[in-house]
Amino acid sequence: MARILITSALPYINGIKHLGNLVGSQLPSDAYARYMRAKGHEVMFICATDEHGTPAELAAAKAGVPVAKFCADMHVVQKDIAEGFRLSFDYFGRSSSDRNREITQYLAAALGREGLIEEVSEKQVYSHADKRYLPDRYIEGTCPNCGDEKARGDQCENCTKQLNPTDLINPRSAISGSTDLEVRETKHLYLKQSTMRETLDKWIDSQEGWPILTTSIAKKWLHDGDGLRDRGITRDLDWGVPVQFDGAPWSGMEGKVFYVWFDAPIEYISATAEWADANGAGDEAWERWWRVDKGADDVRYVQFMGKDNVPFHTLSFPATMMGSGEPWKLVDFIKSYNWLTYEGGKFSTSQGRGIFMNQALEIFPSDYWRWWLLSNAPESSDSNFTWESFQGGINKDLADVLGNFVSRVTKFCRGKFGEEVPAGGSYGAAEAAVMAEIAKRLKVYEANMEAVELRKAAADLRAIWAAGNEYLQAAAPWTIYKESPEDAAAIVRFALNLIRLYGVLSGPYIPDASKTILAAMNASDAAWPEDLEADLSALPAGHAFTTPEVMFAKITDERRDELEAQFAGED
Ligand code: B3M
Ligand code: ZN
Repeated sequence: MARILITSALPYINGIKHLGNLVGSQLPSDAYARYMRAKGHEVMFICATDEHGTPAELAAAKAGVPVAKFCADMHVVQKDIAEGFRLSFDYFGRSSSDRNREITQYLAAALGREGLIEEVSEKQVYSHADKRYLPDRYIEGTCPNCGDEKARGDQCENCTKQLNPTDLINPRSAISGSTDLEVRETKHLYLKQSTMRETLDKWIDSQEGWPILTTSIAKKWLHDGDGLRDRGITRDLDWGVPVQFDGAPWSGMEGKVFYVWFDAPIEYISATAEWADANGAGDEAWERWWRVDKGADDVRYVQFMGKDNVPFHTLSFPATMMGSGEPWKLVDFIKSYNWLTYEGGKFSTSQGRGIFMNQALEIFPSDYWRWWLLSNAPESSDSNFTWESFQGGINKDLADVLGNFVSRVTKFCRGKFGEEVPAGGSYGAAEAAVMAEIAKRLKVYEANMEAVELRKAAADLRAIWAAGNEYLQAAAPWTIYKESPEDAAAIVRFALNLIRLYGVLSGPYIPDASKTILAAMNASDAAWPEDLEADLSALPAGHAFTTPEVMFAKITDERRDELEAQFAGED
């Protein structure tokens, strides 16, 4: 039994996430965690809301509530939605927790001791009307390059030119529109991560089997130009972890907070500590996952994230961990995802284009979304959500293949033999052939799961379902029954055992259906198969079962058209 630490990138607090966000971190990490648990490993699966920074403050201001309350409320909203999607976090924490404040300040102190923190004086734009410093992208003005009037202080989206706020003509606050701005000198703390380039480079080179997407992004930032510049880890904001070092102030830093990307990944650790606290366990309970000197040396740590988050996880966060000079557990495998597009375009929060997590759950059961998203995960390239593809995936894979198999077998058995596994006959060549086929597929399924190739593994699972359907079609117990009820009984017995097996194997992808199937088969404690042959005789003659209701209602063409129109957005 191995010990596996799994973290999903932390959803930002400012609003409800769309399906593209879901499939890029939370959902695949959940399937992986469920698989590893089913295989009997000890799993710690962590996620949290990422709560600090300007976007949170602005979202709260827009909602007209204090930012702390806004975050507390939105955390509950996100937590409920996560439960709706059956995301099986061991703990869903908050980056604004006391634990994260404590551990962030602790790590900052360690970095300071190692000489990796320096003071830098920089120029920042202060808005008198907003009574705050404005981050670059909250300053708008006319682009000096193309004349577009909505250029931002970091970049002009129209001509893509990278800008500094002081480049803008007629700059104004993007928050209030005020032009009463002033450039002020302000002091910040920088993490001298450039001194760690070689260490990081070696570390990345020493990793085996990382996805190309992950390594290529890491390497690009490491070597191209200014990727590994020293980076400001403090901000002039109210909302965040106060800049202190293990409780001691740093002179000149009063009233400032750590940059959200400094404390957010630390929350992976802190959320594990929150989990320990919530369970009344001591520090050793979380330290055995995170401290190599306290038992984490045998942990395998796997992270999940969208590709835009890769630089922070391959460079900045490891720089924090290694730079601390302490034996923190480093990530072993970083799984990153491309984008999910919506009907060929971008998901857009502002234009209401695409599907958000709360809406999705109102329309269809979570298994539908989980199945389509995971079986189409943007693993090797971007994927495109279309209602047609969604309808096809659900109707074909779930309804026609898995659902149909379960319902035909259980209904036929109920009609001819009653609701218990029938006795009589024995397995023959046909059953042996299916077993061999499934054994082969199962190996590939498991290998893909181990390699975190969830889209491929979904195809393997589908093939395992299909093998049962084909067997049933060919064996045709409904025909055989007239001549030989005994032989029909053996077929049905085998098929019922296949259903039980499908219940187990489907758990990582469609946990609700898996539960329903296992409950119907009266086999809720069924474990992952170790010996397929024994497993396919696990339900003996006389074992009672119940016939489940329609498991996957099909999506009609009218319904599909309706949804297509409903989610098209405003344009
Ligand atoms: N909150 C993801 C995002 O909102 C960011 C991830 C943090 S992971 C430590 O883009
Ligand atoms: Zn421009």
